Amino acid sequence: MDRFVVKRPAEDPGGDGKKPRLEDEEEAGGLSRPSVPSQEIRAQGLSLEYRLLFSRAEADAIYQQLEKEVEYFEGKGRMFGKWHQIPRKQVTYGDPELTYTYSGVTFSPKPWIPVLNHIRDRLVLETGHAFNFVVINRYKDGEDHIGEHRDDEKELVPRSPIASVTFGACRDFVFRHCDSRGKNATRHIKPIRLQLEHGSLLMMKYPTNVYWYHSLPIRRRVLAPRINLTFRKMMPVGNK
Ligand SMILES: O=C(O)CCC(=O)C(=O)O
Repeated sequence: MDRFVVKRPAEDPGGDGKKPRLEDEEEAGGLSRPSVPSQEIRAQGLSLEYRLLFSRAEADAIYQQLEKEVEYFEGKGRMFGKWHQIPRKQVTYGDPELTYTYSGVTFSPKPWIPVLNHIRDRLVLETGHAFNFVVINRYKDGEDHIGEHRDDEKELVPRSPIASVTFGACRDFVFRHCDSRGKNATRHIKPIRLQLEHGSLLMMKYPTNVYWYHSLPIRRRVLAPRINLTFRKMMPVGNK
């Protein structure tokens, strides 16, 4: 199995004292640098950066706050022209003039709350990017999931990165190249599998979302909840 396993760096107070590790590195194409806390992951048309953003103690506190303060939308989404219960809870927060269309539904964001401002401020400090919108997905356990998709909504600022911050259960996260999907695959490019840890940041940089689909598959052995926040740069309605 080609799988990245990234451990908490030694200097992180929440870590286990081991350096980041990559399992089956060769099979995955040797795409990362396992001995440094921040990992660059590259493949054809894919550019990712993974690191631990918050210490264990900070991540625990933020997780509790998110559980208390985030209010999710009704769990329905539109797929193939019909309304379905989506297998997770979802909500968007952001600047008031923005909207976001996903699976045929246009969402207006809720106004920012302090815990989200806190994460957003840390992202500005650490990445230099000012995000104006966030999509939050809550997975109650390993049954909850998100199917393969690209974040290529028309409202996104062209070529802007997406910052994916995770709290709670560690889950597998899979990238699949657009030419290597399903029965009509024209090329055999190996999928890239990451494990996104509590307090981690995955930067998805241009052109990743042009060529690669991502998903959070079902993992029945996972019993704990997970909250993921994808911070984005969106264009105000008038500029679309
Ligand atoms: O839960 C995740 O890690 C990913 C969420 C996601 O793919 C999205 O918000 O588009």
